Amino acid sequence: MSAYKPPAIPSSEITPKNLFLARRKFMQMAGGAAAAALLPTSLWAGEKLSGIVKSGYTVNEELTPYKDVTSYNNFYEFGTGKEDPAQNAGTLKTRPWTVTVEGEVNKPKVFDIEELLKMAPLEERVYRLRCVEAWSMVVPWLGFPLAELIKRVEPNSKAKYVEFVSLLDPVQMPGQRSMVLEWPYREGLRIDEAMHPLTLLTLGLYGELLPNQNGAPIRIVVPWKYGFKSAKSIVSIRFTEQQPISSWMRAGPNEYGFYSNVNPDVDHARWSQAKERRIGDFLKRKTLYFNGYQDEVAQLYAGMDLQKNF
Ligand SMILES: Nc1nc2c(c(=O)[nH]1)N[C@H]1C(S)=C(S)[C@@H](COP(=O)(O)O)O[C@H]1N2
Ligand SMILES: [Mo]
Repeated sequence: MSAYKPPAIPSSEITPKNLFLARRKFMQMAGGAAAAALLPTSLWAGEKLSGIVKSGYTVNEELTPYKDVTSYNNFYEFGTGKEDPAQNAGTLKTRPWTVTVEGEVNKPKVFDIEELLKMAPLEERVYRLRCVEAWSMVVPWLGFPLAELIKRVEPNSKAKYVEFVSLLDPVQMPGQRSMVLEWPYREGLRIDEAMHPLTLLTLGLYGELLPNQNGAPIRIVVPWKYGFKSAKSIVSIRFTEQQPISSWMRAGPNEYGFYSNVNPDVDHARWSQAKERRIGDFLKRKTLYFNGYQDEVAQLYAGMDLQKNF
């Protein structure tokens, strides 16, 4: 290990230790200069992160600690246990990485991850993440609206839905050697949901690039839907006329619908969705309609029967 002498900085600017160590590890792995060049922000502890804008789309709730956000995960490509992804996702190679954007668009394009990192100002948005398993977290994500990317490819009039496809590679992703889900992981949104300003193309959390277990190098976060809608490690975004069939719909059509809006009134086939446990809390709390984003998103579903379209 190289000797690192921390600069003299006011304590208010010191990054939490785990965050600092994670950054240092990244710098060592990627090679300092090269890594610094590809990042929009400075990575050294205590240096101000530049270029990250605080977003108004932020909930004012206590953050789930970094440790929990990065060690209690669902990422079945790396195992079905909550601690499996943190332990196993080291085999995921996140550089080089491209995202193919194709289908019903005028300008299909393969985007390099470096280009995506610079496409739009990175915003920090504190969102709730509500898993269908009735636990939740509050995470400071870094990203920009997916709409920014969508505008660049110009969807045509047949583009009614958007499908997200995660990486398929059983060598890097040992969980894909068992058929717990149909691989690659697939999810979908209606195009107006995908264009909604809350839908975040996400590249980081807690001021750093996404840890592998959280879906590096790029994922989406759709805060008013159950966590499984927020596909990780995306390699392809496809615009379609037909509603895509997600991996979870294939696994259990009566348990996982296309819409998957957080809805305390619609139980999962095997358990209630009325309450949730915030990671770190002992007592459960009431689950909010659309995970608390009702004012922003309810109009997307005006006139729809959300018991039927669950
Ligand atoms: N590719 C892929 N994306 C995925 C999953 C997965 O297994 N594979 N799990 C989903 C589920 S069920 C949840 S709750 C969230 C968890 O995100 P987090 O680990 O960053 O909290 O990721 C979602 N995205
Ligand atoms: Mo989930």
